[in-house]
Amino acid sequence: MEASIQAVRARAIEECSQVENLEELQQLRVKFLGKKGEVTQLLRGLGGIPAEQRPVVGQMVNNLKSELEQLYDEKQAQLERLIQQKRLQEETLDITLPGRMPRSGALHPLTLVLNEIKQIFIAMGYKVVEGPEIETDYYNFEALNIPKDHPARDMQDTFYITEDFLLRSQTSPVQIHVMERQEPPVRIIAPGKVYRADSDLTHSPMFHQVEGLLVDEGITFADLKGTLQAFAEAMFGPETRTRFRPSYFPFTEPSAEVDVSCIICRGRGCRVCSNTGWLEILGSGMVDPRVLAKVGYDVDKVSGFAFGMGIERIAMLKYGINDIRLFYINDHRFLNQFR
Ligand code: 2U9
Repeated sequence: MEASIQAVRARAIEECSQVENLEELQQLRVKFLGKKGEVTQLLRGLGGIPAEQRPVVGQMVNNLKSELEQLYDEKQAQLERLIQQKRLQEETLDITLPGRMPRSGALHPLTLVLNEIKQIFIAMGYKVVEGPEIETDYYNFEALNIPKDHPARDMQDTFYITEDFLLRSQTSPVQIHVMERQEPPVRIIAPGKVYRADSDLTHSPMFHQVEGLLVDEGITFADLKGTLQAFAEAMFGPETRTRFRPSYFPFTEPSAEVDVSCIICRGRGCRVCSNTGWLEILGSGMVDPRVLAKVGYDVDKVSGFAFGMGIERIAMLKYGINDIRLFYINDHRFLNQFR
C-alpha cells in the first residue's frame, strides 16, 4: 500500500511538471483528486488493509491529497501569472510613437460664402430665417405678385410636384410666411436651396440663394442703396464700388440690378468681368405695395426693400470657378483648396 501511495505521488508530481495550460491542469486534478481519481481510489482501498495500519496509512493518503491540492493550486497560480504576463506583453503600447493625424474635413466653399453673407447681415440687425423647399403655388408666385400668365411660371422653369405643390424657385416664400405671422419692423435674410429647370456651366437645377427683406416705416430707396453698398464693402473689400442699373421684377418696384467693381481686377478690366470692370452680383428693389397689402400690412404706413443673390455665383466670382458642377460632385482635389 505504501508503495502504491509513493507511485501515485511520483506520477502526480511528474505529470504536474509536464502541464502547460489550465485545461491540462484541470484534467490532472480530476485524474488524481476527482471522485474516481487515483487518490480517492487509495482512500477507498484502506478498507482492505489491517485495522491497526489504517490510521497511519490513512494519514499518508490524506497528506498526499493535501500535498497535491497545494501543488496544483500553486501550479494554477503560476499558469495564470504566465497568461497575464503574455497578455500584458502583447498589449504593450509604444506611447513614444508619433500619433496618426486624423483626416479632418473642411467647410464647403458655398458654406464659407454663405457664412460670410450671414455674418454681414446679422451685424446689421437681420435675423436668419429658413423655410420649406416644397411650396404651394400661392407662396411661390401668387403672393409675390407673379400672376398666372407670367413667364416665370412656365413649366420649363419651375419643377411642379402636383398641380398644387412645387419645388420653390426662390426663397421669397419664406419672407411671405414671416410677414404673415409678424408685424413690421421685419428685418430678415432667407438662405436656402432653390430649384429651376436650367442647366449649363453657370446654372444648376438646384442652387442656393440668399434673399433679404426689410420692412418698416419710412424705408426708401436710399436705405436699399446704403445697405447694399455696406454689404458690398464688407463682402469684397472697402474699396468696392457699386452700380445700380434699372431692372424689372414682378415683386419689386422700382427694381435694380447691382454691380460691384470687379473683385478680381478692381475695375481695370479682365477676363472675369469681360473687360467691363463690373460684375453683377444681386437683384433688388422696393417691395411692390401689392405684396405688402396681400400679407395685410398697411401700405400707407410701411414700405420695404428686398434683394436676392445666388450664392454659387458669388462663390464662382470670388474663387474664379468656371463650372458650377464642381460645387456638387465632392471632388477632394477641388474641396481641399478651401481649407
Ligand atoms: C418678398 C418681396 C421681394 C427678392 C428679390 C431679386 C430681386 C433677385 C435673383 C438674384 C439672382 C435670384 O439667385 S437669383 O437668380 N433675385 O434679383 N430677389 S428682389 O425680392 C423679394 C423677396 C421677398 C416678400
